[in-house]
Amino acid sequence: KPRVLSGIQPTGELHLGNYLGAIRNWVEIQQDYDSFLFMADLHAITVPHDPTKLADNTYKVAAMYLACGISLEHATVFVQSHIPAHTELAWLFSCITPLNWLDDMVQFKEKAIKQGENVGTGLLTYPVLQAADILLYQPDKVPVGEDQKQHLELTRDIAARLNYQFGKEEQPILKLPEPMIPKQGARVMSLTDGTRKMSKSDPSDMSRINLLDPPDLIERKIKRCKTDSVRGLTFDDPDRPECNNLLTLYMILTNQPKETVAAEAAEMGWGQFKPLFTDALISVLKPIQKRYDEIMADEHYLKTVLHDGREKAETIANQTLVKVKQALGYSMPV
Ligand code: AQP
Repeated sequence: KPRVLSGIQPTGELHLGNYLGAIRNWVEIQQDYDSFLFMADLHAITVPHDPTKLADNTYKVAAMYLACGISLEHATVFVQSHIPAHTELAWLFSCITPLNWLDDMVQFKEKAIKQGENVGTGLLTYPVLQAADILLYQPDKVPVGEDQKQHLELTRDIAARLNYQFGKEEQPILKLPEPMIPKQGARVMSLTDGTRKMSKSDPSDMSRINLLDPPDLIERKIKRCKTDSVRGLTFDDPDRPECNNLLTLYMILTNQPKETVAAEAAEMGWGQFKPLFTDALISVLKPIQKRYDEIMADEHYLKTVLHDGREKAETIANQTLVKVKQALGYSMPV
C-alpha cells in the first residue's frame, strides 16, 4: 500500500478546521493507505507554551484522532518527541537548507509578529523540522489543509537538494511526497472574521468551533458569529466571506451538493439558517465526543497505542536516518 503521513500540533483543543482540513480526510482514505499519524509536540513549543499542559494535550490529540475514526488496523499513531530521529534529521537538513528559503514562509511571518523580539529560532526553522518529520517515513502523500501547502513545497525542495547533492540520479535517497489537499474544507475560516482561518491560537474562543464544545456553547457561538444584514444567502460572493464560509461548512457537514444548498439558502435569512447549521454541527460532533470520552476514560489503552506506534514508527524512521547519514559521509557507531 502507498504511505501517507500527517500530524497536528498539540497546542490546544482541536477545532472544526483541524477536523475538516485534516483528520476527516485521513479517515476517508485510510483503507487505501498505510497511515502514519503523529502529534507534533516538538512543534508545539515554537510558540510560548505551558509545560504543565503539554503531555496532557498530546494524549488528548491522540484520543481525538481515534474518536474521529482513525483505525489502528490501518494507522500508526505516535508522538513526535518519542522518536529522536526527528530532531537529528532536522539538524542535518538545516545544514543543507539555504537561509533564504525560510524567508517567505507565511506562517512564520504571521506568528512572529505576535511574539515580537522574543520570537524563538525554532519558529523560523519549524518547516525544516517538518521536512524531517515527513521525509523520515518516505510517504507518497501528505494530507493537509491548504495552509500547509507552502511548507510541503519546502519539504520537496529539501529532499530534491539532498538527492541532488549527495545521491545518485538513478537511486534517490529520499522520495518526494505529494500534497493531498481536500477538495472541500481545505480552508475553514474564523467565525468572527471570514477572511482569516479558524485557528487554535486565535485568542477568542468565539472564533472557532472546538470539537469538544457542548451543544449549548455551539448554539451560542453560531448565534453570535459574524454575519451581515443581507437577505438571501449566497456562496462565492467576495463581499460576503462569512456567508460563503458558513454555507460551505453547512454543505460539508450535511453532505449535500452545492447546488442543493445554494437553492435552499437563496431564500433564507440568517434567523432561519443558523438553527439548521447548529443542528448539523451538533449531530456531527456528538458521536465524536462520545467516543472521545470513552477513550479518555481508559488511560492504559491510550498509552499502549502510543507505545506500539512508537515501536513501529521508530524502526522506519531510523532506517531513513541511517541512509541519509551514510550519504552525508558519517561513520556508523559499532
Ligand atoms: N482553518 C483550517 N482549515 C482547514 N485546515 C486547517 N488546519 C488547521 N487549521 C485549518 C489543518 O490542520 C492540520 C494541523 O494543523 P496544526 O495544528 O499542526 O497547525 P496549524 O495549521 O497552525 O493549526 P492551527 O489551528 O492554526 O494551530 P495554531 O493556531 O496552533 O497554529 C493541518 O493539516 C492544517 O492544514
